[in-house]
Amino acid sequence: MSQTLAAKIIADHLVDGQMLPGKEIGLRIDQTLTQDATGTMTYLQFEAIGLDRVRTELSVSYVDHNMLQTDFRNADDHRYLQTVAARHGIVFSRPGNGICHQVHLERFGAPGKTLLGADSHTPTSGGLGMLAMGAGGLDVAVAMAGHPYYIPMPEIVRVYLTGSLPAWVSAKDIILELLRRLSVKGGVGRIFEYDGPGIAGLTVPQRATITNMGAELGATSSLFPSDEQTLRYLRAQGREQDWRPLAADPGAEYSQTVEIDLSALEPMLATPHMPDRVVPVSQVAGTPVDQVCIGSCTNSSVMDLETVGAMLQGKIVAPGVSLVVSPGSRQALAMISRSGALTSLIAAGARILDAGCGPCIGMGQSPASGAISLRSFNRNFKGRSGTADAGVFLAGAEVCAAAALTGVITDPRTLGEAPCVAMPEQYDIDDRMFIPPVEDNTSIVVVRGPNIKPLPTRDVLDDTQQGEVLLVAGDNITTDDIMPAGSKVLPLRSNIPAMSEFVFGTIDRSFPERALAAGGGFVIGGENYGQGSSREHAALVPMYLGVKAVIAKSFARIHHANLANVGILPLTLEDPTVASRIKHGDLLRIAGLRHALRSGRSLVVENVTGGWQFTVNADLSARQEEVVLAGGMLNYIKLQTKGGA
Ligand code: MIC
Ligand code: SF4
Repeated sequence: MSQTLAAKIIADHLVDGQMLPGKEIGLRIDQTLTQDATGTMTYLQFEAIGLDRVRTELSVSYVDHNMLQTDFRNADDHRYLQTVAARHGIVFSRPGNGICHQVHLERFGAPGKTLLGADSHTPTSGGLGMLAMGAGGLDVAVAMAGHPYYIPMPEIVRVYLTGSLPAWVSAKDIILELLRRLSVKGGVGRIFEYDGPGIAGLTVPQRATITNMGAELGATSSLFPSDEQTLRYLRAQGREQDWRPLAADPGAEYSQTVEIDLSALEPMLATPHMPDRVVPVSQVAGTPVDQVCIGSCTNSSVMDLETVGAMLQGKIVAPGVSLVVSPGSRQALAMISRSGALTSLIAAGARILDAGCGPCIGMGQSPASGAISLRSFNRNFKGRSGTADAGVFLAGAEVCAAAALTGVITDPRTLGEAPCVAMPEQYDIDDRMFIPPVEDNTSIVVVRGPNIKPLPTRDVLDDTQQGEVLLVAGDNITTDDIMPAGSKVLPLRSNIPAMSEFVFGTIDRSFPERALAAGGGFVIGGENYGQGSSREHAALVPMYLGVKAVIAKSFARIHHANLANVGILPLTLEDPTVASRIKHGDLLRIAGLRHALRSGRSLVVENVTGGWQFTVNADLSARQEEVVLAGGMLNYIKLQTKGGA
């Protein structure tokens, strides 16, 4: 039977289940990655599993998010990460080496392999024909221990590209066009497989911009075939041996086909505060801009930075604009330094940050009050920049550089001829900022600073769950809404009690205090609850505060799994219209939990205050039901190891 490319990689790695859309499958994971913001928790969980060494082909620990080091805490975390990596056979990528996704694409991603990363933009490596997925840290810890990674078998969507990109139109515009058409929930439960005559002209760095931002569609993954372009890139990275040709079979069947004519695209941008609020740049041209940020795992490759360097050469940034550039990797920074593009950027007035996530995760460079910030990034959720009333627009590097020069949103097509930047035929290869695992790891001592607090856990779930409604939230609640990031909160990622003071900070500051006083309770959400980042802290911290269940109209995939992994019931309303009848403070009760879950029945929730009932579904696999009933994945694994359940 003709197979899609995604189905081939899945079939190659299938260890459990059947490949029927929506049914749970277990996949063998070849490679894992973590970053420092999710990594400390992931490795604490890996340590709790109790293995000496990771059981993957390759596991890499990156440091790219918490780089401000305003006090000892981030630095302590880096030391913990470095020592725990050495102790357990993990490659350590030192701070300064770059953003996990960019660096992984450059140095490790390989066609046909599976990659699981504790970060939602892990599908970036799908640009190389790899099945790369984001997950919560606990799922990554479990995969490092050699266990399969479980997901519902996704539907596979074909994105058929024809034509070629006109001048000044970039890869970012392709994914923005998809977001415009399909929205931030258009990819839930799906893999996007790119295909068609239009892909031949797209280099791997351009493809990676597209697969990276498939995360904003809510997709499980996005991938390109492995073809001549893939070979060119791997060869230029000195990794030709990792190449193998891979593509879908002719006549493979997809659940849907989306066609995009590249020749008909124009420069686009996403307006505040969602990545799917996409309009043509020409529609908002002339809007004054206060800040321009170029970088992030979406648009910080050598090609992006060379393009910006060429556009800025001999010019100066507009007086009202602060331009910040954060290179994606040490390789990219070294190469633009050698080519002279870095000098052009500095001379034009750009402020250069170290190779890392930086402003993308609100680690510095917060815009002024009410400011407009145009960024080559992938997320523009309200408040994520660190300034609650700033308006963040998202666009490709060309559109960003154009605004940096003119001071207003500018269609780059009005600037004359586009710079012609080719992908390097040879990248600078210098892997000395990776620390490889050592053979004899027994004497390595893992160093834990005072900010690393023990993992919170939950007891086996009671058969009756009762509590008050602590919060009623709307549609598309992001994990940034649930557990904000930024320079105040990120240093606390290994200290759940301290972090808990910030839960739902952008929606309702009184949440943590009320949750503790009430002894926990329920959260009510709308559609696509928990979209955005993979951060399991958005589940762990509510669990610490006693949240028993989140009842929503629908969930984002990674967050749904994270909730179950920490022992919070993710429950979907059978009739979404009842959401409006559930009020803040209502007392809810669910009885007979075990029996209902195990017999595959819907759960009945009694609204004790209102005197009425409604039905919810757990939408969990049999394995996940046991995980949640056990009070979370760590308890479940321990119970399994003891042979009980
Ligand atoms: C993000 O872009 O939101 C992050 C920060 O990279 C997160 C991970 C995290 O919260 O640590 C992600 O995308 O998963
Ligand atoms: Fe880092 Fe931003 Fe990419 Fe997340 S989206 S990994 S914060 S650069």
